[in-house]
Amino acid sequence: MTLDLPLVARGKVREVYDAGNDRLLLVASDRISAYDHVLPTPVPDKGRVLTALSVWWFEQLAPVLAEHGATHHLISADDVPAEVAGRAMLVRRLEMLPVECVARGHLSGSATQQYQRTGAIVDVPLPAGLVEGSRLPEPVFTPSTKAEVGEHDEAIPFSGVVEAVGAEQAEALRALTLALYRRGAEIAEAAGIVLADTKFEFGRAGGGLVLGDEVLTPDSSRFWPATTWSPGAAQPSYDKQFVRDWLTISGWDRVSPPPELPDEVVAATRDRYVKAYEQLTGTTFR
Ligand code: PZK
Repeated sequence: MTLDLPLVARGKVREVYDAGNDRLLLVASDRISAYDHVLPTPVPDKGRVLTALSVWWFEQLAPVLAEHGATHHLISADDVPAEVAGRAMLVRRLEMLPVECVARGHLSGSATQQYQRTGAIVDVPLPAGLVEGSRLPEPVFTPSTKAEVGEHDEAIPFSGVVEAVGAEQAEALRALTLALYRRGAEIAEAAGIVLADTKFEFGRAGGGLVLGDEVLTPDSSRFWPATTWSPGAAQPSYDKQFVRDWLTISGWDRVSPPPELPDEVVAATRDRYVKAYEQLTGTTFR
C-alpha cells in the first residue's frame, strides 16, 4: 500500500496523512499490538472493523456533542482513496489539545493499581472496597498526558488539564468527556457490552471543541462482555484475549520480537472484532 500523500503521524497500528485543504486522512491498518509490541501477524479486517465502528459511534454521539456546542472531525469515510477503502476516514484538521480525556465507569488496569496504593485515581477519591472490574458509583474523568513515542500515558490531576488548556476549556472537556462516556456506556449496555473505560482526544477548529481521533473502539476502550463480567478478577478482554493467552503459553518473554500468531488465533481474533461490531451496531459487518 503506498498512498501518495504526505505522512503527518504514524502510530503503532495506524497512520495520518495530509489530504490537503485542512483535511487529514486517518488510515487504520490490520496490525495488532499486545503487551506493548506490534505483532508480526496482521488480523484481517481489523482496520475496516475499527473504522466502521468509529464512524458508527460518531453518528451515535453527534447529539451529545451538539448539546455541548461541539462537533466531531469526521467528514467522510466514503470519499477516500481506493487503496484504503473501508479503513480510512477523511477528517477536519484540528489543533489537537495536549491531553488525553479518559472516562472510567469501572475500575481496571493502571487505575486499579493506583487505587490500591492511594484510594484514589490521582486527585479523584473513590470509596473503599473496590476491586479490579468494580463498577464505580459515578463515571470519573481521569485525564492523562500524551506520551512520547514508546512511553506510556501518565495520569494527571484536573489541575494539570487547567494548566494545559485553561480553566474554562478544562471544565468543558470534563463535562463533554463524561457525557460522551455515559451515552456510549448506555448504548453498549443495551447491546450486552460493558464499556469499562475509554479515551477521547479533542481538538479545536472554527472556535469550538471538536471530537477527534477514533472513538469507542477496542483500541481506545475496554469492552467486556456483560455475560462474563464479574468484579474481583481480571476481566477477559473482548478482542485480544486469545492473542494474550496464546502469547503467554507460547513462552514469549515480552521483550524479544514477538512470534507469528497461529492461524486459529488470528481467525478467532478477527471473529471477536466482527462480533463486537455486529453486537454493538445490530448490523452485519461487510
Ligand atoms: C492527529 N493524531 C494522533 C497519531 C494516528 C493518530 N483531526 C486531527 N487534526 C489534527 N491532528 C490530528 C487529528 C486527528 N485525529 C491525531 N495525530 C494527529 C495519531 C498517530 C497515528 F492515526
